[in-house]
Amino acid sequence: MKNIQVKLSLVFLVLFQLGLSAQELEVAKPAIIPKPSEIEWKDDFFTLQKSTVVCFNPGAETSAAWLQELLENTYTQSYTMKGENCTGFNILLEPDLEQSLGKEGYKLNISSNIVSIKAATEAGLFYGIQTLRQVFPPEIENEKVLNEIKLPQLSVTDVPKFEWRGSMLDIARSFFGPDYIKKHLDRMAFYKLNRLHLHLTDDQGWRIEIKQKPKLTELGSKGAVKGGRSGYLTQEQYKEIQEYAAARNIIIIPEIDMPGHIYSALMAYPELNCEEFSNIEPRLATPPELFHEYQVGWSKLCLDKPEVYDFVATVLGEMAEITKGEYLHIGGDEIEDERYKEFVIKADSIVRGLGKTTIGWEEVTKAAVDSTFISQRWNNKTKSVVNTRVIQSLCSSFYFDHANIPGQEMTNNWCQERGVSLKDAYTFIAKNPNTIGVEAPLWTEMVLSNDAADNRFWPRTIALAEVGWSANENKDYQDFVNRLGRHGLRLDLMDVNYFRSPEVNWNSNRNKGVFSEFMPDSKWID
Ligand code: TNX
Repeated sequence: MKNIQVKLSLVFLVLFQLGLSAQELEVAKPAIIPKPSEIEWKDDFFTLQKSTVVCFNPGAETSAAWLQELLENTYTQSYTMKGENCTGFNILLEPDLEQSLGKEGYKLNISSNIVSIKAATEAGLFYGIQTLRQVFPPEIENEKVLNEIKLPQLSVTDVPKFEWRGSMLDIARSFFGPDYIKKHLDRMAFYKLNRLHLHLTDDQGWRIEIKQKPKLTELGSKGAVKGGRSGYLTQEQYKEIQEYAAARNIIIIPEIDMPGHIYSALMAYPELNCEEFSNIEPRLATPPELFHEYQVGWSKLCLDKPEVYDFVATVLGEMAEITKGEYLHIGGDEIEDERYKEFVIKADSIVRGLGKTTIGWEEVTKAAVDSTFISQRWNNKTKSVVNTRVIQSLCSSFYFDHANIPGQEMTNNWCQERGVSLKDAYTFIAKNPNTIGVEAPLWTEMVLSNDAADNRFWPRTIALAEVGWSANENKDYQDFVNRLGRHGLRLDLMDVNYFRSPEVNWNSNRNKGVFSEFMPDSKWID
């Protein structure tokens, strides 16, 4: 009691000094990222009771369980129950809403005694819950909050701008295993990203088990870029990651980079190569050794050999078998070969024959690929002979192996000397009408630890998330930076080793959580 009195008198002292009365005390509204399409704040609260129900209708069981998991980190005892419009929390799957909300949109309403989330799909409900999570105190991210929780009353209607909101992790140059990948998936889901592209193979390492080609991992997975980790995912691990992702509305996009960037396969199966290795790269001895350097564009499958296509069909066949999502990425970047276009067309038809949609880096559009193809633009230099759907990964906006600020150690700068700032990522605008979304790659030649990966991904991936989700007219860099600063504490509690971008006023002091400032007469402000 004494403690409370001391605290209150301190608050009044501060108010006095600021020239405010208790009635005028204003509390910052929770910062929601990505910014919702429509949000209306009301001047009142919902108070979380000591005991509450989570009601759901048929089809919404999984979402009710997600919400219950969130509530477990508060003082409330929650019970799930079939039914509609209960006092407490309501999770409602309403397929008819697809016309207005699409497959991923949702409505979130917080009134005096009901918090309701409605959507046409479980994906939409999941996103409604992520928004609600951002309205709760940040402390719920790692501990049980015992202080009274009051949520601002509000009404949100939210629909994403793009269907493709992706992150890419290169686990070939330096290996990142299931634990880090799952952590990354959790964080992506929180910011409503829905595609994780895994760059599984490159010169330095082959990272996915292919049962019919065991040497790919027996030999090819042993290497890594100098200082990086080696290893590979078994098919079981890959499938488990995929389930984990699917539960969070994320599709895994596997990339087998071909016909270049392929040395780890060539050293395992030298018959896929045209020449003696020592002829193409003097540092490579015979029998071949692992490659730990940075150079790109020097290794390739021998496209004159028909057996190369057997290899491609075997590898893609197994990948199609273990992949739930609709996509297989065939790479296709940074290689010169007379038979390149022929290769791309054949690989595309193999993928389509397996019932999947092909994705490739932008160079593939030099070939007359099928109209279903998706190309990924990274330097915007390719003259395309076909119109395809496009994923925007422009290096000057989204190459997160580049420096956060000029001169940052262990970063690239070949695309843009100053690096890729938070603002560079945030201000990207897609001009191509065929754009289906955005994706930010993290190449890992110079990213050798989990902490370094966090530092390159975050917070730029949060900017990317807003580019992918929020309508252009709803975006404003300064407003984003203000909201981002208010996510500092939450990111700390989520254990994200984010780069402290100097332009952001990070609220990352545990004791300064916005909600601990709450007073009964408070008003929410922007
Ligand atoms: C280009 S862009 C690459 C990668 C490198 C990256 C380094 C593209 C499709 N390929 O192989 O890792 O630059 O920034």
